[in-house]
Amino acid sequence: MQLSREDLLKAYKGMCEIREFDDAVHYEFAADAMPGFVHLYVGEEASAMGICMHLNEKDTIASTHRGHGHCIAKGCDITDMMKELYGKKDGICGGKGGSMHIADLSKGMLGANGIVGGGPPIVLGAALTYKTKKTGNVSVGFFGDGASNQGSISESMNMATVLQLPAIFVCEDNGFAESTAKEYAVGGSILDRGKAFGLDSHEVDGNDFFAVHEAAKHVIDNARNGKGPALLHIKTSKVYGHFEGDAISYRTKEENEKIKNEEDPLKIFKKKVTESGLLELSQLEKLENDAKEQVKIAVEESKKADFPTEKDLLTDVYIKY
Ligand SMILES: Cc1ncc(C[n+]2csc(CCOP(=O)(O)OP(=O)(O)O)c2C)c(N)n1
Repeated sequence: MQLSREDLLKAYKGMCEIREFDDAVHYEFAADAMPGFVHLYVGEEASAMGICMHLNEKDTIASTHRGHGHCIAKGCDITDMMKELYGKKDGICGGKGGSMHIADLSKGMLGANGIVGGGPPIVLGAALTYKTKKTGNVSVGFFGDGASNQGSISESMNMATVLQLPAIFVCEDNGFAESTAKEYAVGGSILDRGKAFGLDSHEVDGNDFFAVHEAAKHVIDNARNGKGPALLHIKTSKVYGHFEGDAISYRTKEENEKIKNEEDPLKIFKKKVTESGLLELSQLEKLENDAKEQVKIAVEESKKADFPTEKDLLTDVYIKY
């Protein structure tokens, strides 16, 4: 599928914002300027953007513990997200969620999740609503290769097929669950697991935005049109460790360099669109600089912002309908 110039610029803008956001979190966290616990998405940007570009505001996603990229791709405000990571009152969840529980229902971002394999069951509920009310929406649940071994994933895939729900399952396979290699812990094939449960299942090169975008279009269009659920098994790599502070002792220096130099989805995108004459280098560099500036402002504003007060502890405890 040929993407318009506007779409190509949107894709690169989003990927740059995700990259800059998580690069900034990497440095802020190392400088002890940020509280909590963070998992970064650098290296996996093509997955979030390639998928979320097909979603509208009423479609929903459920994320993982590595969720900043999903949030940005789904349209969450970058400054409000950064404030959330700093635990500030004006953060996207009032500073009470932090990185691993960040959510913005107004954007269809149902939440990051500290429970590995926790997103897909939530997606089932959303997708059942869409089917029952015939809204034409879809819901996307992200999970990792480690999470693929959780019962919640198998149960969700099975139920999605049984109920023929507009649910898309996206396994972002970066080869490791914490320090455990997929080869050691995942039996058989993740793709075949999807097929076994009756899902339209595809393996996708997650370093190639165009491959993700095309596969996602196919399964999302089908789900919207009542053709049922699907699985995308996205092969990707993460640049940083499992969590910030991880010494990455389970990968060699050469492997780390290869990920940065040869598997970087932004570099691959940039090479493709400039060599084919689809976009000018200067257009891409402008987006890179804009994202840098935007994230710099987000960090500055977050540092200046107020923390929640003691009184705020007593709000948002119980949901009100
Ligand atoms: C139910 C549950 N079990 C274990 C953990 C601890 N844990 C946090 S992240 C993680 C690894 C997840 O790996 P994967 O699903 O491949 O995602 P990745 O971190 O590679 O993106 C584990 C085991 C958890 N948070 N929840």
